[in-house]
Amino acid sequence: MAEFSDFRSDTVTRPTKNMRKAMAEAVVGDDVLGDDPTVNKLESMVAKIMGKEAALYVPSGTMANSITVKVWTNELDEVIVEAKSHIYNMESTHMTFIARVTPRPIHSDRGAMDPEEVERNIRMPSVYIPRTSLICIENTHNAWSGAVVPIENIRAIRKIADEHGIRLHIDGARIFNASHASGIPVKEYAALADSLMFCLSKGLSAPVGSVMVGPQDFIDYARRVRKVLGGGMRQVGILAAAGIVALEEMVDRLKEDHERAKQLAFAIAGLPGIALNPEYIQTNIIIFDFNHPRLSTPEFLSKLKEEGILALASTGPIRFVVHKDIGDKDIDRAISAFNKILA
Ligand code: TLP
Repeated sequence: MAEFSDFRSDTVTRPTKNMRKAMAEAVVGDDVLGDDPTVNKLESMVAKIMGKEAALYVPSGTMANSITVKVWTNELDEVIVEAKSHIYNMESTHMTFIARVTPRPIHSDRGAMDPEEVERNIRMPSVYIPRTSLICIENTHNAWSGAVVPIENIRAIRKIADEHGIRLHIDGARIFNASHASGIPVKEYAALADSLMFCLSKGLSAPVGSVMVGPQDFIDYARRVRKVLGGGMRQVGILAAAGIVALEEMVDRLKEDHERAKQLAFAIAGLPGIALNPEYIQTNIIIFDFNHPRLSTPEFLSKLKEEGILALASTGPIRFVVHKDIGDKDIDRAISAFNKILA
């Protein structure tokens, strides 16, 4: 077992052996000139999987979301976002800094915004008021403990977006997790959105990269914005090769992560100080409030670390993320550590 069982994020995964082999052998070219066959293969593969016209490989999820907001909006516009979403809480500065638009956060039921509330927040422009031009949905929803946003909810919001001529973007950083948990193909989620992005470098274990999909003219403009933001990479087929392996070999095993996350959640839910309803755990993220009579959150995290367990608490609640580098032994180790410290 590794020195640490690292539950901080599914971004900590290392590339698999097959990924490293594919990277070593990748046929490459200058991707800024459109000449990298491996990147081209990844992009056409993703466009097909998602049922969209075109795809673009970008360095990160944040860049995918930044480009998307920039392409779908104009200055003085407003974007409806879910209040606990990544695009709002961790990235909203790109809205003001790059796209020069303002976010309008809306509360939700575990990531699902009330369609009527969304509609009430659509604003007609006036001399004082920005125009709403984009709605963003996050699926799975990271800060809502990896919750799957129900497809009927997305459908209802799509209908409202259509009625008002507004674009809909899905931050699907973990859309394959949503698909596995719900049994709904990723294509069906993508069909409801004008654009969608997902990350190859989270539960799918690729070292770098996200892919955005949408109509051809959206992707053509996105490619120009990517270059302006410094995201034009050259022989990047070396990295895209790992992304292809991720799609071919890693998607189907996300269910193992989900099962292990549920096992961990049920085992720790009743322990003193932990406020967690394990029934809510649908995918690979476990988030719980910690309120213990003797231990503060930093003290608890440092005791876990002494037991070889790493977790994060960047926004208050503690987060455990299960991924392919977490095996049954790591789950057992975590459960023993929780019991030793808290029981
Ligand atoms: N999430 C990271 C951290 O930034 C919190 C993580 O460890 O979970 N959308 C969603 C829903 C995300 O969870 C993330 C990253 C992003 C976008 C941004 O992706 P990157 O990190 O590739 O820029």
